[in-house]
Amino acid sequence: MTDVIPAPLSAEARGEEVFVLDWDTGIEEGRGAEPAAQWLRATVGAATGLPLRQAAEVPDGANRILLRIQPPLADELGSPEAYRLTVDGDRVVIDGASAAGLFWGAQTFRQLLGPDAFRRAPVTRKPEWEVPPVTIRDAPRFPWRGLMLDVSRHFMPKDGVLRYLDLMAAHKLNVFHFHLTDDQGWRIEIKRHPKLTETGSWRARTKFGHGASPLWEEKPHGGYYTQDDIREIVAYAAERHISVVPEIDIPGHSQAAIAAYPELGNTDVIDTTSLSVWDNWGVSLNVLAPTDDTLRFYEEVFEEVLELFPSEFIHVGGDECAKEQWKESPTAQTRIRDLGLADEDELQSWFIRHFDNWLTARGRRLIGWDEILEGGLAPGAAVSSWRGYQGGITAAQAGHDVVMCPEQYVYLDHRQDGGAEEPVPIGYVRTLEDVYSFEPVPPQLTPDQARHVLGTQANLWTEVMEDHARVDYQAFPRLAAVAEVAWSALPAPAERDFAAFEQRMTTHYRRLDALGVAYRPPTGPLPWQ
Ligand code: TNX
Repeated sequence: MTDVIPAPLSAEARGEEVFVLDWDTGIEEGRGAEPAAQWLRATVGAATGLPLRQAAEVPDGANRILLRIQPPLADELGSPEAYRLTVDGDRVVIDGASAAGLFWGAQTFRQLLGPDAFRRAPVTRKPEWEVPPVTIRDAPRFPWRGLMLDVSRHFMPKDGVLRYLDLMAAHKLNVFHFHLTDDQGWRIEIKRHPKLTETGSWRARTKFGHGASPLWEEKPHGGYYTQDDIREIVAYAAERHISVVPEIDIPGHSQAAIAAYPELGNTDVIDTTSLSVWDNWGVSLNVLAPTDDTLRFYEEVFEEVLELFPSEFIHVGGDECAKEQWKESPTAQTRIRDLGLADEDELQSWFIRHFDNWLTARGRRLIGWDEILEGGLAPGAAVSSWRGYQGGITAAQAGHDVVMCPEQYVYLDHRQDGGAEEPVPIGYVRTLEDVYSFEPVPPQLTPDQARHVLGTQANLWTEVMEDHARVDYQAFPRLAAVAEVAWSALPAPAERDFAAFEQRMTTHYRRLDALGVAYRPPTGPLPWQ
């Protein structure tokens, strides 16, 4: 009965009288509810042009929006992020189990006001905004509802990142996995090792182009976030109840770092001083040398990272570490022998375990891509399961926490349709319906093991996304489906009503229009996309 996306737990019609938001409507906020009131004034206030004053300042008899924190709702609805929204003729009440729950309730309220409530300034002098009477009870299915954004392959300037945090919040997504380093670029300032950004944050030419044959563009590409930029991003996210999980990818996907500091590479195998930041896609063979000096260097990097990011989890990558150089490197082979390891997989595991211990000692938790299972999973580690479900299943069965993000469903760099006009050259097709049919908890897990599935996230790799219009195109509308999979209590895939979701999406496209999102239209790409 509502068009709210992601779908709430329940929505019941209530009474006859509609609530009318107008010039006199006041906001009354209980203790701890001030930020939600501020958010409503900044967004709904800007879109409607209405002042939304403190309730004490509005005329007697004016209607009002009541914002309250009601902790018992957490037990009642099963999550600290729960909220209840009731709309009557004379008042709207948003009760949140916590400040986060209240914020999600405020997001739902904005959706009920209609698509124009998503604009940044009023388009009409509309004096009255109607909201139909309703009771919505709502709580997320999973505590981890994420988006991973790769800012290494293509840098996204800070404003674009802040915009994505707003888009995440509008979809009740709460974990921003920030893929900050890779072969193709290092994007975070590290004071102790300035060349990481001086050298590592740009590349001389870049692969570009869409359709069947990507072109080389002889154009430098680059950029990075200063530590103050990062602080701003983290604070902006926190205001939206989003935690930022930084990823520093080790020991593979590290060519940008090696280009900046050649001693980090396998100097006994190749002349690493000749390396530059990688300008191709795919997986570079240039990986970190498994030496004590490399470990110290990255400890220094992580020290600065921990100061900037308060998140419980720190992502250390661990994916696609090419082992060729370690096989040839006398240093690596000596390490394997001295540590009594079986092979290069165990050497990678040794690397990851080192940082698992190091992070645990500092009160944080390590998370890595599912390759960190190879050669033995570090004791405290959590796993982002991307190569299908199996890594996640194995980890959850062994009692490790898991974020299920298999490429078969939630890789938003993959094309959205098989048609020739689809602008992205990546072969795999993941349609909106495919994404909507994703079930994060596989049937192999017992209920106890299933509790280790923290949730899911969309992964947005940006090899072929050189600007924010392209990122929008790949992200939307599929990110809305991921949000519904992560938040809503959907039935098993076979019973999911995709047609009903598409129907609700017709309203959601108008919200995205108002937000200025360059999504892929349901009829297929526009000629200029
Ligand atoms: C695999 S998923 C990668 C990324 C690529 C992506 C392209 C993962 C952990 N590694 O480095 O960008 O495929 O789809």
